[in-house]
Parts: sequence; C-alpha cells; structure tokens
Amino acid sequence: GMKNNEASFSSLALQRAAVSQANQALTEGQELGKINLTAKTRPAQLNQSQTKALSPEDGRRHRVLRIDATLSPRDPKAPGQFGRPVVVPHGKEKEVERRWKEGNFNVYLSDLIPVDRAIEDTRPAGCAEQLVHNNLPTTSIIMCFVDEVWSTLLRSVHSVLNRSPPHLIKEILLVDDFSTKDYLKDNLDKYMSQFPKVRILRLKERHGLIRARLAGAQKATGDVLTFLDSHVECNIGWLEPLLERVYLSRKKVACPVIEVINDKDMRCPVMAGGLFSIDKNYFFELGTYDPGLDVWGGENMELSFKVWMCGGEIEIVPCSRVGHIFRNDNPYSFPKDRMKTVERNLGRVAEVWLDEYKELFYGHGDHLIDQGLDVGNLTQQRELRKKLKCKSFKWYLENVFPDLKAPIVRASGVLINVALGKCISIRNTTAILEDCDGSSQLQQFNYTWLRLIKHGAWCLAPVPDNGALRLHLCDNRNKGLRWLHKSTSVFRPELVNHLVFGNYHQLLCLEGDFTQKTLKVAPCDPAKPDQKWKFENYYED
Ligand code: LR7
Ligand code: MN
Repeated sequence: GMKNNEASFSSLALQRAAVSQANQALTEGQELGKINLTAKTRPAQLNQSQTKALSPEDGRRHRVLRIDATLSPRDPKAPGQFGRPVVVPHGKEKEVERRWKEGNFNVYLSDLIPVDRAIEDTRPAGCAEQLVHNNLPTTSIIMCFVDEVWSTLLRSVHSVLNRSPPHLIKEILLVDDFSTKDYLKDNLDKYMSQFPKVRILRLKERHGLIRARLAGAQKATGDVLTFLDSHVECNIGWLEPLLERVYLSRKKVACPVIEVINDKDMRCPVMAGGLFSIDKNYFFELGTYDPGLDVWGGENMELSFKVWMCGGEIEIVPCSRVGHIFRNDNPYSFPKDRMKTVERNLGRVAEVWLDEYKELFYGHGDHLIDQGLDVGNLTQQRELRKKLKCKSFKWYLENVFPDLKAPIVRASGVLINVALGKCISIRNTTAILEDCDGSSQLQQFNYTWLRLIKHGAWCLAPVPDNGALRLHLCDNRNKGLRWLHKSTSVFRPELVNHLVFGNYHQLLCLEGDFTQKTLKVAPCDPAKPDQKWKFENYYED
C-alpha cells in the first residue's frame, strides 16, 4: 500500500517493483496466476491445485459454499449499485469539496451509496464453480480504524457479513485506534449490536495501525487471522479461497486481489497490495509484526520478508476479490512526523532483513537515518531471525523475486578515462593511470549504492589538502568517501559522466593526467574531456 507515498518510499525499489509487477500481471489479460511473485513455487494453476484437494482418494467430503451471489439490491436505482461510477449531482460540488477532507476521498458520494450495495462479480471464469473443503478453519476478521468515515466503515462490515459463509466467520473485531469522532463512539456500538459477531475493541491511546492489529490479534479467537482495512468491499466468494489456501498449507499467507475503489467516483478496476489471511498460530510463531514498528508503514514488507525467508509463502488468490479505497493522503495525523515514522520503520526492516542489500536502501537518496535518525534496538528482531533459521536476503531475491534486478553494485570492472582511454590502477596506497588490462586485479573496482569506489575493502578518495588520490579503508557511514556518477542526484546534469566529489560549495571532479600518469580532483569542468569516466559494466536500467 505504498503508492501514495512514492517520495518517502523511493528508498525501497523493491516495494515498487513488487507492486508494479503485480499490477502488470493484472492488467496483462488478467494472467492472475503470475503475481504469485515466485518462480520456484509457480502459481498453482487455478484448477490444478483444486484438483489435488478434490481427488476422491483423499477421503474428504467437499461442498461448494454458495451464498446469494448477486445480492440483488433492495433499491436497484440507488447510486453506485454494481460498482457503477457515481456522478456528483449538480450544485453539490461545494459540499463534495467541503466533506472531502473527512476521509480524503469523496465522502459525500460514499454517503449516497447504500451500505450494502451490490457489486459486480469480478472473479475470473471458473471461480464460482470451484470447490473448497467443508472443514475449513474459522477466521477472525480484524479491521483497525482511526476516524474512519461512517458509511465506508459500515460498508466494509456489511460486505464481510453479506458475502462470507457465516460459519467461517468466528468474529469481526473492529479495533478503534483511539478515534476522536463522536459517531464512532455511541452510534457505532448501537449499530453493531444488531450483529452478534461484531466486537468492538477500543484502544485507550493511539497505537497506530501496526500495534492496533497486534492488539486485535491478541484478542482473536478464530483459527486464522484475516486483516482488512476499514474502507473495503469484499466481493462474493472472497473468503473461501483464502481460507482454503491457508488450510492446505498453514505457512501460506493468502492475499485477495485488491481492486481499486476510486477516491473520486468509487469505480473498480484492479490493483495489488496487502490485505491477507494468516494462520493465527503461525503469525505468532513468526513473532507477529516487529512490535517496534510505529503507526504506519513498512510492516507489510517486514512480514513478507519474514514469511518468505523463514519457510512460508505468500500467494495472491485470483478468485478472492476485495475492493479498497485508494486515496492520496492519510486522513489522520501521525503522532510523530510522518516521514520520520516511515523511514524509521523501513530502516528497522532493512537492518534486520536486507543483509548486504541494505546498501540499496541507503543508497537511494538521502536518508534521515544517515543523518542520525535512531531506528531503536534490534536485538530481539535479529535473534528472532536466527531462531527461525531464516534464509538470506540474497536467497529471497534469487528464488522469490528473480525478475527484480537488485544488483548490489551499480557498476564494476575497469574504470576508464574516456578521453585518454586509460584505466585506473592501484599502486600501494594510491592510484595511477595505466594501459587498460581487464585481467588485472589491480584495475578492478566496484561502484556501490553508497557511491563508494571500492577495491576490495579499500575506497578511492582524495586527500583533503592536495587533492591527490589515496586508498582509504571503506566505511559506509563516511560521507567523505562518496562519489556521484551517472546519478540523477548530480546537481548539474552535464556532469553525469563525471566522478563528482564534494558538495554544493565546491564541486570537485576526478581528473586524469596522462603525461604524469596521475590522478587528482580538480574543479569540475564539463568542457574538460579528461574528467569523463566510464566503468566497464553498469547494472542499472
Ligand atoms: O494510526 C493508524 N491507525 C489505524 O487504525 C493509522 C491507520 N489505521 C487504519 C486505517 O483506518 C485503515 O483502516 O489502518 C488502515 C490502513 O491505513 P490507510 O488505509 O490509511 O492506509 P493505506 O491504505 O495506504 O494502507 C496500506 O499501507 C499500510 C502501511 O502500513 C498498511 O499496510 C495497509 O494495510 C495498507 N493497505 C492495503 O494494503 C490495502 C490496499 C492498498 C494497496 C496496495
Ligand atoms: Mn487503506
């Protein structure tokens, strides 16, 4: 669920790649199986997985769980039936605008749409005929909210109640994360009292979504935990295939296909994200979410890495469809600065799970963590990773996400001066220019995400006073070792092929002098060809 915050998440190329890969799969002719994000455990072809479960030899009875599929609307003329886009009536534009900020979406229209509106069955062909086990585990639905809009909260709950087989729903836990709105206090209790399965858990202080979910998980009595946002609409047959997957393999975390409910007109095309069902005991075995994560953000990555790297799987189940209102801003405030909260969460995740790839995280843009933001104590999380005997992040990239190109270095090989056609070579503690020789160890360099020019554990950087080049022991935190090259964050685009050292006040560039065979940094000058450099290999797109 990161798309709204591209800026603050630019650090995690992973997340974006995951979502866009999923989206692409969704738009390319609905080849839904593909979004399983795994090569090894290639998505169960819809029927295959079912056939296995249904073979007569396995001795179990199965039945199709059918409930009224269309939910023929009580008022077919009411706005938004069958997911039709709703048009703002003339003269109501001001009111729409005024009420928008209550939820950062079109609250006025949401209120016009019946809380139990009918929606179109958007499942791929065959889903309606699928069979599932008749002894599926029960689930607790956990829905956390803070100041959710009344009509969308109700529509979320109604969609669960109306479109789930009752015997599979142990309870619906509404976790009120210390909302301030009056209607969410008395009115909500009164309204929900007509549904015996709905329980409201009121938190005494703002927990944030992550710890609010954990509070819900503690109270849950079902076998499986199903987490949902508080502005969703579950479609017909959404729950059975999720529980079926968890039932067949308790380490499988099952996600519905998330469809977009447009924030302006409540329309429903398709997208991907993070609502899911997970075996309750498995969730606790995995140590739940890192309880050190604050309020909002990053917890979906933490759980995803943990599941995959520690022996589980995540699967998007094509037959399970849930709509979600996507909006451009959170309608609630963050107890601390939002950027800081999210960055700190992502930093924790990177530090615990990304191994050497955390350089990719830190190498993307300027991080508050780089500037001293504290991510807190990680001992418990690192011990948990050991205890669970989790695999490396490298394994994750190679086996779970082979399509993602996440090279640990951005460029490598010999480093050639473009004008002179000569290469940098190590001599004792310094570097000189020489004829290029790709087979010479002395001419091999890596340019990393942290913008270091590395030769093994040694980094090239100038000596401060005279600008001559020296080898320094590498240190990821030492900004005095970093070079900009082929980087969009170079302040002057004409220097993109240079090796830029220094800051705004004094831009220095690496320069070769062939007669002297020496290297030094000098004021950058795009007109000087002997300041242009090229690595042998580049790994970025
Ligand atoms: O402090 C808070 N307390 C809460 O209870 C903040 C939020 N919440 C509730 C909130 O009312 C809502 O029901 O938590 C839920 C999620 O917050 P949203 O809807 O404001 O944010 P979002 O939809 O952008 O959330 C996405 O990213 C979050 C990052 O922490 C979580 O992972 C959400 O589960 C995730 N939502 C989805 O994945 C739905 C599909 C979006 C996509 C892709
Ligand atoms: Mn949401």
